[in-house]
Amino acid sequence: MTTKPHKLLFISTSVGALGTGLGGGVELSLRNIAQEMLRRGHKVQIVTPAGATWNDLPLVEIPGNLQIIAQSQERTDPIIMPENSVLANMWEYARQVQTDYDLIVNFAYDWLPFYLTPFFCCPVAHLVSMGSLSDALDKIIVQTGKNFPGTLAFHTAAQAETFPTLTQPVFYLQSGIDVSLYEFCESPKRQLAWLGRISPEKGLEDGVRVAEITGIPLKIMGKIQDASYWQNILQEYPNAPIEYLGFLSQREMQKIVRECQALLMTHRWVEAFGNVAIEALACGVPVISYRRGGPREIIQDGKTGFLVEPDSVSGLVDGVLNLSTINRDSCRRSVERDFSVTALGDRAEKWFDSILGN
Ligand code: HBI
Repeated sequence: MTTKPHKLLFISTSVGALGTGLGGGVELSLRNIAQEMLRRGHKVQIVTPAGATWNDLPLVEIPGNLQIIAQSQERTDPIIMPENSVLANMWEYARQVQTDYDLIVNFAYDWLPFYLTPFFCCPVAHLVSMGSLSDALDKIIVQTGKNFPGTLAFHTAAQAETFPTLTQPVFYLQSGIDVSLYEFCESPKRQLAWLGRISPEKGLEDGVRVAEITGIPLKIMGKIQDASYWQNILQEYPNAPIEYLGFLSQREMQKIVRECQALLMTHRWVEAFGNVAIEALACGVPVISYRRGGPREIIQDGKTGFLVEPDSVSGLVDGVLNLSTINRDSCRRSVERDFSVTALGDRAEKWFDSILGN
């Protein structure tokens, strides 16, 4: 650890209790940064919507109604706050305890935490978890970055570029995982993997089409966030060799993924990072992804997978047919080098230290 211990209050995403999978990649980011800060001797308290399943980290569970997921709304939609909003309740809690902390870190992609920043006497840092989605949010994010320089962090430059008028400095945290939790597999079965929230912006139908065209079974894992979208895929591709395995724990998920020839990433939107990519690579599994957003800064084209023309299913199929040229060892080594929890912890600690001036 480089500095005196900090007292950190992490405020979770507002769309699901931690561990339910509704929070998507930000759950893993929050967990790994918290664990790494604790390991380095900092104090961490995590505020989450009630119903969290984690039992190995210090949690404060707050009741209330979840936010609508931002990616299901239109750019020009007004900011919506439900009655008895869990987001408002979490930030009321933060207001009450703020004098016990050196820094509050916001993980929610919502208007309120950014708007409240100047109302707090404790500094507030924001990990922006997605690319630009809403005019109202863009404005408050850019304004917060301007009024509080250095308090915004993104996962990647590709994600930050979707907010055109950002003022510097901004931090790029990328992401990181505990590589020891992912077991390397040298010789996979004849199957492909698809991981993530089952929601239109993730483009699962393209992965299903790859399975149909190549005849290689596709193992699908993740939370069904949009049930009608999932039903449409099943009706549209009744004969595709696919199997839905549910939302698995990190341990169960990597047992399946490690035995796959590749992970397909078929996202329609600018994926801020793509935690699923480093989870697969850690098992030695190459990633075949659209050249869009975060995966562009994770995958080394031709070395740890393939970066494909966005929305080109035939490009994905070509990647599958060229997998024999990828060395699965180099996939794992790329995560050990760039995306370990230690590397993430170094980036997060540097960000916190820069805000706290030490
Ligand atoms: N939507 N309104 C809202 N707030 C969030 O915190 C949020 C979200 N959608 C998705 C999301 N967080 C997480 O899945 C991120 O990891 C992307």
